[in-house]
Amino acid sequence: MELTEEQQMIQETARRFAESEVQPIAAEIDQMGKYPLELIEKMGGMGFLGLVVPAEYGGTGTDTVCYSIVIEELSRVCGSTGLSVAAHNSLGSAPICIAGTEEQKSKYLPEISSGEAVAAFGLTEPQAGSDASRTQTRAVLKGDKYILNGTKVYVTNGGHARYMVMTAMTQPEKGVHGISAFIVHNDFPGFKIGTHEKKLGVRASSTTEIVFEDCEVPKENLLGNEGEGFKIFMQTLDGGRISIGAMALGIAQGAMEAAIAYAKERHQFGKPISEFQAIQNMIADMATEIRAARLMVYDTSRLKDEGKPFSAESAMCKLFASTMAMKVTTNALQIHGGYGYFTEYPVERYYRDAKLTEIGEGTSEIQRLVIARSILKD
Ligand code: COS
Repeated sequence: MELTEEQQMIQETARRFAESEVQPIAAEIDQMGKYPLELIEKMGGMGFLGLVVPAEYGGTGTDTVCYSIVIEELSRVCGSTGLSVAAHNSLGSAPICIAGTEEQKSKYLPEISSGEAVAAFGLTEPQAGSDASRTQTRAVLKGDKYILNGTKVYVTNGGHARYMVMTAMTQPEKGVHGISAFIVHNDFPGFKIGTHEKKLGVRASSTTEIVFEDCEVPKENLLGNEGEGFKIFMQTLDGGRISIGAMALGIAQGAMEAAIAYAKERHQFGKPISEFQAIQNMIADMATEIRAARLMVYDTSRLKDEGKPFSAESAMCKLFASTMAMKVTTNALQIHGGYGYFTEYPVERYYRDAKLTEIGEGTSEIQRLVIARSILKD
């Protein structure tokens, strides 16, 4: 798949930024578990935080291929940064682009696109993980405000988001059709940041609980109509899954490059280990599977841009790319031998970060469910 001139330009810009601004601090922010606020400001200036937003609302107005390329390039040097930017764009702003009124779009999207405000997405709850329809957070309309009670968990960007798009049950008797979506501000009365989670990987991203205790949300912050929340969130996840595929792709690319560099420099039995066929086979498989994942990620992005159905395809690209990333990072670590197990080399970080891509925005099992349902339906 040939990239257009614009896509190539964005690729070069994102790579330069990732190598000069992100790579030098990637190991340190991972070790400290520190969300890099200074990068957010810089990435706002680069347009990386408005990648899914039309230009009329302050976004870059670029296509999804460009968006995927940016996530890939950031993740190639730092999975945490790739994830934070992906969650901000395709989970935080996308639902407002999909279902927002003109007023909501004009009010929120410019601030979010410039990076002045970080955005997050709240779907998962302690009892509603893969079974996202079991939302227990309640929203009750009282006068001109909805009163929210409940807890969201695993909220990416949760510790820093000014705006969070989230779901709550407005009409429990209607089940999945009783779920509504809201835009909540972090300074609304009753909005609380709960536990900051400590994680295996993507440690420089922020993952928190968000607790709503009689949280007051103005009626006009309902996103879409009452009862449309689940659909809006599922549509949002269709897009988000492409970006997790792109993140997996970038992590795998970074890990392969690290393994190749190491294999050329490490001598055993009197020659570089890259000259041994056992190592060459691993590298050949990595390059092949990375290429296949890249084609899937870019092609699914293209389907989305052309307005064609892409729900099963985005599940496929996330499933394939994340499985590939786990395999590639495992073998990249293996090539490093004992050194790979220590934090001196970046490969153990790639290995830890890759695991998230098999879980976040729907586990591999859920992707298979989505794919199978699409293939087997009449
Ligand atoms: N786009 C638009 N609408 C969708 C949709 C999509 N991709 N997927 C489902 N819907 C609609 C369905 O059409 C259905 O509406 P109707 O009753 O009007 O036909 C409704 O939503 C319910 O769908 P379904 O019956 O398929 O819901 P299920 O509960 O069986 O399953 C899954 C939905 C499992 C696919 C969903 O819960 C899911 O994706 N779970 C994983 C959640 C996840 O990814 N969490 C990570 C959060 S990011 S931190």
